[in-house]
Amino acid sequence: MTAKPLTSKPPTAKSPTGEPPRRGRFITFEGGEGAGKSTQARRLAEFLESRGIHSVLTREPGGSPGAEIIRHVLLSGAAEPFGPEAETILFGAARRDHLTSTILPALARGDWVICDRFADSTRVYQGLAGKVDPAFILALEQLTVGADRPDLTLVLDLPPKVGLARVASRQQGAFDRFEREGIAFHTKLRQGFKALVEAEPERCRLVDATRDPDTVAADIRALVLERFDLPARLVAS
Ligand code: Z5A
Repeated sequence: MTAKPLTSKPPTAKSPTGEPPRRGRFITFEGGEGAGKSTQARRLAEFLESRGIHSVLTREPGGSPGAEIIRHVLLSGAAEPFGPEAETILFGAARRDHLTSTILPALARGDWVICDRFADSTRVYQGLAGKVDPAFILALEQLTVGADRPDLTLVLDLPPKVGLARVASRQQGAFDRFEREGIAFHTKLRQGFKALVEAEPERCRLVDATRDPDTVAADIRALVLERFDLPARLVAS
């Protein structure tokens, strides 16, 4: 599908991986368990498609064949015995493969990329809540992501108990490596994501995820409109 011309100027930063400058937009969803990231990422991608903006919907860990293998290793808990630094490196390795195989080629084509979790999850899950040294996390992020950061990050916020209850009511099988963590861990995650929005207000927006899915989706469309200066006719529902 061909993207309609947009009014905003494309970013010009050259990727350290040698990829051409990106022409598409890179939007990430972040937040705790059950916040509605997958639901809202899918809805935004469908909405953009319906307005003629081709988008690639993807996720982390995963999003490329190699990174999906690492996802299985991480979420099964198989890497946990090697310690939090080793898990962090695996998240970084998966991200690098995802970026070079999926995200950067899509952006170079002019597609928009909508990604369910990205590097902020490593900062918050492994860094703040997992106690890996922030300097280690940032050095790894520099190596694996560099300048290829999201243009907009939507942080879906809700009390951990509400999110975990949503996940529990959906769950068919066993909880994964991170869902098994206690409420104190999930409370730290919420604080970490809020702190991220305060620290990077240009890139990040906080979204109240306690509301019904339609209201949250409308809010997100408005934020995308504002951030990228899209013509209102494109975003009106
Ligand atoms: N992780 C990490 O530690 N470090 C990293 O760098 C990265 C990830 C990238 C990936 O798990 C795990 O990896 C994750 C962090 C860690 N921790 N865990 N577990 P995942 O990809 O399997 O799951 P997730 O990212 O945590 O997403 P989730 O638990 O599936 O939740 P969600 O995507 O935010 O929510 P959802 O699937 O859209 O909705 C959950 C349920 O709530 C579902 O039944 C919906 O129908 C319902 N829902 C959604 N929105 C609403 C509203 N507004 N009201 C009511 N009900 C709703």
